[in-house]
Amino acid sequence: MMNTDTFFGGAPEVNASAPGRVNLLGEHTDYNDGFMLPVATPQRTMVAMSRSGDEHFHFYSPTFDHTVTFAQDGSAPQGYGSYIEGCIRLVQLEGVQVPPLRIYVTTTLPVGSGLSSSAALEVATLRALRTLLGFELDDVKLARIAQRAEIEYAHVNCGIMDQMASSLADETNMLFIDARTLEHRLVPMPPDTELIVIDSGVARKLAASKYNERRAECEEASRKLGVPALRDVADPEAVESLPAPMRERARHVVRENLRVLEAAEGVSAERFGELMNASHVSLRDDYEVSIPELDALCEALRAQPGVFGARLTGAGFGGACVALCRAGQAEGAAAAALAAYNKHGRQGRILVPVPTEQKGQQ
Ligand code: NG1
Repeated sequence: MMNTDTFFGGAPEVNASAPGRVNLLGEHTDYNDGFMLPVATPQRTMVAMSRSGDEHFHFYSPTFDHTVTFAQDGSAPQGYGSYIEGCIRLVQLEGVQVPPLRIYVTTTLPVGSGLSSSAALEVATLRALRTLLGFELDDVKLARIAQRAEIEYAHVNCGIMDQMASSLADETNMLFIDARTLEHRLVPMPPDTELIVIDSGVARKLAASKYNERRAECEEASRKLGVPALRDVADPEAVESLPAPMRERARHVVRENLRVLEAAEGVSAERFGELMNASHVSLRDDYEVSIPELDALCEALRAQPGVFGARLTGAGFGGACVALCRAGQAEGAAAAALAAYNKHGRQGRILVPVPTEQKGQQ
């Protein structure tokens, strides 16, 4: 394992970082031009960067203990290097001269749990490039470039939520995002609450193919309804005339948008919890992206005193659940929910509140 001193032969020229995200409400709405309410995670990805002084790009990540080296006009192999290369190439397309670089990446984000470690890597890389090379790039444009890097270089056909959240959200407010206009504003969390996030321990194996299938079904639904995107359906009853499964997919998206709009106006913790529970039911029954483990984990969370509501977060098919909890009770509720969930031989783990033994790493 290489440290930064060995990798850079001294201190790096710049350091940057970016958080992951937990989406509290508004799932599978971003690619339907809709609304969402994520917050930033306490866990972050750190990118250290210097000019390499030779003809090659050199990336290193102790997480994978893996070095990626490629010539100035070459390309990185698939893996964490392709996200970084994507950011570099897209910045070049903006007209910025990028010299060969040495880049060292560390993260406290769990990879593959649905906290958007990829968006954090893209946003941290772009922040480091912006500081090192001194070009103008506002935080919304930065999120757009990060999303393009994910689509064109990591070949994940994602919406804009993760990159907007990583670029603009903070840990104590929710970030309301309109995926069509990219209008965004910070909205306070319901008073006297804190979050719990527990990873189900189930890797999101089917996520990519099912994700694309859902996107296609939503496009089909909006075509049939004669609207540019499901965001444009104001009356939830309008979807009921669609054939299955477009009806169910559209029902989820249209009602999920209404939940986000209500929550963004500022609601009590109790109401926010109800909206989260309704979101989970809709993702499970209408959007069909839950799995028994995520349902069981949400049940275990809801059974704890102080928990207002719980839902799966992210694309589904595995990954994590998020719960809203009365302030001061999250640690106890998370531990009790995890114990109940893991009783059946499952491998869940608490991500938020950050377990004490990991706090020093943040
Ligand atoms: P995650 O959970 O990070 O895979 C995915 C998409 C988002 C959004 C959510 C569902 C990626 C990288 N991101 O999130 O844009 O559509 O699903 O709300 O695929």
